[in-house]
Amino acid sequence: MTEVVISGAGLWKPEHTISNEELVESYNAYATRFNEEHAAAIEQGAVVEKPLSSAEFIEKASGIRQRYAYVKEGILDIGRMRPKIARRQEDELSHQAEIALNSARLALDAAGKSGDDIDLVIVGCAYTERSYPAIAIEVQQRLGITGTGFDMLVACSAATFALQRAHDAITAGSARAVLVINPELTSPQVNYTDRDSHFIFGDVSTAMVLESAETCTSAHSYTVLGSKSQTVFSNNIRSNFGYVAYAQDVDAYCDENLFHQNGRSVFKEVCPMAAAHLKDQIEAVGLTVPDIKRWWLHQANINMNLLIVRRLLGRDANNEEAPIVLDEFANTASAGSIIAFCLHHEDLAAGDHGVLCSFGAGYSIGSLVVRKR
Ligand code: CO8
Repeated sequence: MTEVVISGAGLWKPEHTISNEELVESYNAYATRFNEEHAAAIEQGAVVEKPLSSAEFIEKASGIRQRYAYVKEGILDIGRMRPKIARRQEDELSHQAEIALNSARLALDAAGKSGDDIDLVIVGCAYTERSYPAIAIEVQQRLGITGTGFDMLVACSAATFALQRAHDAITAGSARAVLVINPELTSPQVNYTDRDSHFIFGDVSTAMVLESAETCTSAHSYTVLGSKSQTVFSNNIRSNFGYVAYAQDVDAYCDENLFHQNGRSVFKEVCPMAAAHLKDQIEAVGLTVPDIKRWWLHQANINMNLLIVRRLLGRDANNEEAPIVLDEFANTASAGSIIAFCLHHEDLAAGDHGVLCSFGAGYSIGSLVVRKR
């Protein structure tokens, strides 16, 4: 069977950051004003009082200290509470294609490849800013890539699921090399007026090049030993906004159409599922858990990552074994494990094994076991 390798990875981050303190100051000012304006209705029990947020809670409960924002303007404005993203004309590059291209070019450079070498572009992310034409096809055209491009949405597992599709396309012979891109523009779906979720997400874009080992010239490449994707339906994480909203006669941007979750239930249900998935997948490729030198895990919550690795190793992992990047980036949906890989892979020695793993809405869990060449 064709040996498939990850030969390049790219990470692009926006120039704007928002600290927990800035976010909480804005949310608390919004909540205080809301409570004052609705004091009578709150008193009567007709409206629920908005509780205050706390930067200390956010860091302790999640490990997040700050997040990147593609557009910061508007997010902290208590009269708006969402980013103010300029609408682009149809003949202009779309926002998501722009950030996708930023990371794609870095991944292509790292792999030593150009558009001529790529046969398939997959954009895998939690949301696309329009239904069609696919963001992947727009990126494909800008990079001069012939062949195919498509978008796939699997929330937090869109990147690992897309990498598995890329691997399968190369082994099947339908593509020589594949560009997988994760332009995670999450901020437009965050409900910045919701105390429980206003702190969770950040914007970023990541990309990877996969190709046959025969064509690989990269200084840092990783053989994909195996990959697995798994889904189990759950209502605990939902985002209901979609094209049918126009026909539903409800506010398309009401709270339940934005991201919301039962975070505690997600934590309890997903951690054991992810640990079991990882153990099975590592053993399926003939390895054991102690053989894994690096865990590039999904970055939703530091306590989840600590718990999952503790279940697997029977002890705590250090930051070299299971790097944490969510303190700087927050939850970036499917890009989290790819960011961890981008920032922490070059130091591995030939023969070292690592695992990329995502887990989140769906539920969905995806993993790839790799070996440094
Ligand atoms: N400030 C202060 N206090 C707070 C805050 C806050 N911001 N939020 C909650 N509290 C309070 C609660 O009210 C509660 O108080 P009490 O004990 O009096 O009831 C107390 O703190 C504890 O609350 P929780 O039990 O909710 O807190 P947790 O310790 O469970 O932490 C977390 C909350 C951080 C959300 C945690 O449960 C978690 O991270 N869970 C995992 C969630 C997860 O991984 N979800 C995946 C989401 S992403 C995904 O799958 C795909 C999404 C695609 C992208 C979306 C882009 C928009």
